[in-house]
Amino acid sequence: SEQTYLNFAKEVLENGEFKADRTGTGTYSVFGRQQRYDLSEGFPLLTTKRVAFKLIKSELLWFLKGETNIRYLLENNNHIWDEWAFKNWVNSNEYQGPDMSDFGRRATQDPEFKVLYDQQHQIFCDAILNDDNFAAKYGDLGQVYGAQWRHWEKVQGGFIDQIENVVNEIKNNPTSRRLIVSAWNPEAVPMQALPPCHSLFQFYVVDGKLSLQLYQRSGDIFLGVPFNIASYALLLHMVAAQTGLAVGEFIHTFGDAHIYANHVDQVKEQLQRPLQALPTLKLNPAVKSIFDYELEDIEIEGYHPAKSIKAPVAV
Ligand code: THF
Repeated sequence: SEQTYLNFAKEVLENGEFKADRTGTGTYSVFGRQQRYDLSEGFPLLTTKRVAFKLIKSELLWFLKGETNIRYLLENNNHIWDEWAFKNWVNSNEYQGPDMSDFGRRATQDPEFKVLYDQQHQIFCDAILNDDNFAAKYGDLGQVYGAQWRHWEKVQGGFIDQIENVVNEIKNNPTSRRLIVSAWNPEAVPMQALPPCHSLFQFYVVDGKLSLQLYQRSGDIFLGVPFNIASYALLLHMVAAQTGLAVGEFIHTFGDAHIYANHVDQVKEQLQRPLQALPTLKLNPAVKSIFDYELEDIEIEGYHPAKSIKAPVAV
């Protein structure tokens, strides 16, 4: 249940070691943790703050379509991946605007810079949406999730569709211990805007129930993890629906799990809030392939969260 997530956040606040990080923000961090969510108890979308399920849906459909260009996300008003593409543009020779180095940190610390950043970000998003060449050049995040899930490049040439394969294996060979999808491709890591945080997941079938365990190498507990939990719970529901199985557990295993130093107050506020009942997920039963889900086929019901809590995202 949601309490599992809250206990985890509390434990990291109390026991996390302060650790410098790539983004220069600083984190409280632990290494090696695991939480279990029984999906028959409800859909694990947090109620102690509003989590934008619309964004979780469009991000997951973006992965499942095998897309790696943020244009699809922007068309759906989803801006959670903008910073990583924006970085490509402002670091290029083509960029003529004001200096955007270290924009992530400066935008949260310097209000005058924030105005400039917001202007350039808007210009960037408009160009991604309206200019095909620009979108092809700067909207692509490289071989991120969509690419590894749907067209993993083979050494001998050709591609592997890991999602299609794993859905077929669950149907035909449910006792298999190899029901794995890997986003972690060491060869591709240097070609990715951000190497995959959710690196590998495995399915497990017993008693007509499907479970999924995710190994997440790095987790931003306040901003990213609530998205990750809901995203994999949604994927598990979709695969269960397509393989005729009931939903079992989502098991969330972490490498480096951390709370950014500039999220500590927000986490403390969230921990004070009372829990509400978890919502339920409704998938359109007429959809006959894991690849055919569209946004309107996925609905959340009975979601009554507390208000959202804003926090800066570390880039
Ligand atoms: N980088 C960092 N630092 N944290 C992450 O969680 C993260 N992700 C993805 C890639 N890099 C990451 C992107 N996922 C938000 C949520 C998920 C993200 C990125 C950002 C976010 O800002 N959420 C806010 C606002 C949402 C909104 O626009 O309404 C929130 O309040 O939830 C880990 O997968």
